[in-house]
Amino acid sequence: MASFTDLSKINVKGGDGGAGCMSFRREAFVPKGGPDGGDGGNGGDVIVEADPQLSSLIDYRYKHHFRAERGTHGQGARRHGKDGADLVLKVPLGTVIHELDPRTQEPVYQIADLTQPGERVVVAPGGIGGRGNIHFVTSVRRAPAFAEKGEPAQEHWIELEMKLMADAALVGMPSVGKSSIIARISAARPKIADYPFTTLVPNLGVVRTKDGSRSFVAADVPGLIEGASEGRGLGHQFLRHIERTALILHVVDVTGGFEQRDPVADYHAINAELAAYATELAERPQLVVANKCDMPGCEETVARLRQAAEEDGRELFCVSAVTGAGLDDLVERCATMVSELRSQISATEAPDAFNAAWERKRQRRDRTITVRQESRGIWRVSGGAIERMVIQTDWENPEALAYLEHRFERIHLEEKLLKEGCRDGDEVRILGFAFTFETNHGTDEYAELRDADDEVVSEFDEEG
Ligand SMILES: Nc1nc2c(ncn2[C@@H]2O[C@H](COP(=O)(O)OP(=O)(O)OP(=O)(O)O)[C@@H](O)[C@H]2O)c(=O)[nH]1
Ligand SMILES: [Mg+2]
Repeated sequence: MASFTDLSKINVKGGDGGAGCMSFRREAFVPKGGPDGGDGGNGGDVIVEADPQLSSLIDYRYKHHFRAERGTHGQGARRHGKDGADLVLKVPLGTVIHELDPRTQEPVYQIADLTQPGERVVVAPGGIGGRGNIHFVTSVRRAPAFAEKGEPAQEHWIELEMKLMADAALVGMPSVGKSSIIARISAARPKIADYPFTTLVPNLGVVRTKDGSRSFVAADVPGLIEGASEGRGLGHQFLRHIERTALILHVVDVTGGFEQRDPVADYHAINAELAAYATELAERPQLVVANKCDMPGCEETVARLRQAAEEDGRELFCVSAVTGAGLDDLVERCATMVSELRSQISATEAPDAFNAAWERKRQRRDRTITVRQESRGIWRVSGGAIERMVIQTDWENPEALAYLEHRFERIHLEEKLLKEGCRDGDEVRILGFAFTFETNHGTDEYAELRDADDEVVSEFDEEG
């Protein structure tokens, strides 16, 4: 059997922005016309989309790098470059996306939890196209001989994790009859056998009430044993799936099974494992399902189990997966609880808030500028947005450099450097570029660009 692939780490990068064009109109008998360089196209975004047709993350098992298309460069005669196409990565419903720390590959931030069909999140925005030289005209500079390069796209490592989307999970020791129950109450046809760990991956089934009016999704989960929360048995990776089911159906074998275990001790052992894995799991609504009640001589055990369940404030249902006894009542009660729990969840869940929150956090981090002394007289400036500004500049072109200087002023880079102790004549490094720090700047010949440049300026926080 193919192993259960439900976790993938992938690298995503948007398309780079195309370069703006530096060009001047050419007309017969006019030696040099006005600037007419078009803008570069924007790069495409990498988007993750929930597709109800998919049931695994197998597509991301062998391929790990995903790039959206780049924007093409602007051209003369005000022709803008073409935007790059977005790259849409389809994932199953119930996929949770985390941003990973690029060094440790540990999850640092939850980007989204895709629970609705067609729900999307941009995981790597494309770069913005560079502006053509028409944008840099001012009253003093009628023929700007520079354009902006395209913005390099952002790149991230993300983790895709598929979590089961079941309303109720059947949990319990191996061989207690979890798969037998789901087979009896739904159309699922899992393997059933009298040896432990028959079920290796969860089975999902849609369960309907007898009158057909209500339904919910149930999953049976591979058997848990003592130590499951520490990785014993198969249970650990499946405990993760239970995290998102609203209701736990705790199945106990009242016969004690072949090993003649004490069913009440089993009940406590499983609850201890759930609590050890996550305290919320122990507090999750739980129904206790006493299975195999068709077997003779289990009345006393059922009575003790009922008492243990009631002490924990839980209802107990006596059932038999073989005869079907008690299962209709259990299904009715589950349907009622699931619909109550669903209405509570939908009230607290706001999928869009995930995206907006990540976007804000990412932008804030991107705009943050750090200044660090590398050695005496040498300063390192870093930060996503400022580094992109530098990459977007043609360092061979003095006009482009003057414009970069203007952008630095707008984000108060000089003040930040002075505050850290940088002095005239020191070297300031950004990525692989370096310049000499000088505080005396003359007139701001690009002041008139400010209006055009406002969107760039407002990207930066005024940090004290
Ligand atoms: N007498 C009786 N036997 C049952 C009942 N339910 C299940 N069994 C038997 O118990 C054994 C285990 O059943 P499964 O449904 O495979 O148990 P499970 O909990 O899914 O087991 P794992 O997948 O290994 O964790 C099988 O031999 C079933 O026929 C029941 O209500 N009464
Ligand atoms: Mg099973």
